[in-house]
Amino acid sequence: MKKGLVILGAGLILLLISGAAMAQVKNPAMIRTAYSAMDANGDGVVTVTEHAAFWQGRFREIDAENDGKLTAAEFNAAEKRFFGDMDTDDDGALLAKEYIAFWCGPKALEPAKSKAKTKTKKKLDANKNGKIGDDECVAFWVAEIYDVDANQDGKVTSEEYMAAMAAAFKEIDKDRNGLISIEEHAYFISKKAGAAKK
Ligand SMILES: [Ca+2]
Ligand SMILES: [Ca+2]
Ligand SMILES: [Ca+2]
Ligand SMILES: [Ca+2]
Repeated sequence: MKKGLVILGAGLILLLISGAAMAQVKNPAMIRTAYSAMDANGDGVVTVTEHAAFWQGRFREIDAENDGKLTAAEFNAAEKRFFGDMDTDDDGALLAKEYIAFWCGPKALEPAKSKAKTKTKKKLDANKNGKIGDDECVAFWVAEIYDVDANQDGKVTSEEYMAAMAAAFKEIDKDRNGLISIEEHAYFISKKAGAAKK
């Protein structure tokens, strides 16, 4: 009986490993973007509610110890995974089109070069209609990329990204106790969407 369980366990682990290996395969057509995960009901529109629910789910995944708080190590590990998922051509740098495809979906287009450089920070739901439109999403991420791309060469390297995420950790950790609580995270996400009341 015990032996059977061990074999079963080993089989399960193998299954998990092969599943993980398959998920690693980079195929732009098959990759599950944040956008497709966010649009929970698949109607092609990401609402502020779906956006918040997506991040609640990510928080639970990232919180490896499941204690409702994220350590810097948990946060950094998750951000490294996001970087890898966004870098669909695996060249170690993120271009605006990679960011936009990942966060805003395949229909969202990178704006023309002249419009791309903007320092103006916008909310995801800038017009506050409860929906994150493609144009709103693109405008938000273009401004975000401008911030993260420290040397302004149009490419976000892993170093630039992780440096920006270290700064983001400090921003999210409002009470500065070195941990991001569910509440701190939810507040940050709602502020980003434009739905914060406080
Ligand atoms: Ca939807
Ligand atoms: Ca890339
Ligand atoms: Ca750069
Ligand atoms: Ca905290």
